[in-house]
Amino acid sequence: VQHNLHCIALGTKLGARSHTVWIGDGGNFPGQVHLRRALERYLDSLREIYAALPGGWRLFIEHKLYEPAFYSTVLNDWGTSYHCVRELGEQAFSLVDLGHHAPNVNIEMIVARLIQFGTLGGFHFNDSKYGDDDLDAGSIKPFQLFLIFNELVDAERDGLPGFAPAYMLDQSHNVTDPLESLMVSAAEVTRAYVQAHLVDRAELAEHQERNDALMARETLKQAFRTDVEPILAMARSRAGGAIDPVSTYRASGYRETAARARPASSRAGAGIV
Ligand SMILES: [Mn+2]
Repeated sequence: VQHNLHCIALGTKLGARSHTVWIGDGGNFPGQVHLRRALERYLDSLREIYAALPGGWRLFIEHKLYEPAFYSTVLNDWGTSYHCVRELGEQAFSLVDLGHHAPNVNIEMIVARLIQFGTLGGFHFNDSKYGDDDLDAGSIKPFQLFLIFNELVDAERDGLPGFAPAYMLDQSHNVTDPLESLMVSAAEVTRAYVQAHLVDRAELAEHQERNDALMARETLKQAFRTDVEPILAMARSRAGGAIDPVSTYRASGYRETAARARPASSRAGAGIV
């Protein structure tokens, strides 16, 4: 609680408007943690943090299936997150980290549920094959990313009141240049957003009404298959950016220049290995 209050105080100085809590609290063995009491303690702590939230701020709570304990986690899924958000108040929202679910979970449906219930706060984008949550967005399951944005664009077009998700990349780059990964990930998120706008929603609704499963799916696939790279490149150019960010970044020599200016580190840490 004290750490979170300190973060809110620092955020106020920095002009922040939101605060995210992920808590790695859980048990490794059956019986280690009293499941109901643990959640009640979590809520008691969050209530103190929520009470310190400045007006206009949003509190995001981030669920995760496991880590660091593998048997149970106090805020383990979106249902628990929804309950906690409702307990806390109108400034609390659920945050969805794409990597924090069991393999094969239908994350786009979780997103749709949270939108429908008015508690979707935002995202931590990344990708995952099994239990990792640190890979570059869209690198493993680009269709899933598209389907998530399909739900977001659908909600945006419906003009749902209070619909204003916050977006963030939450990745850990161990085998790539972090800046290059961020560039590519940002492009992948944007690509999914643009492709989701290409979905013919009137046609999709007709297929859904007739329960034409094949054509409904193909309506989504048609948008997903469309190459929007020229649109993304032109948008980058118009915004004053590079048409091909990674090549431009590599040609600039920034990495080498920054490495020379950076103080030498004596200890090995996360980064390119
Ligand atoms: Mn996260």
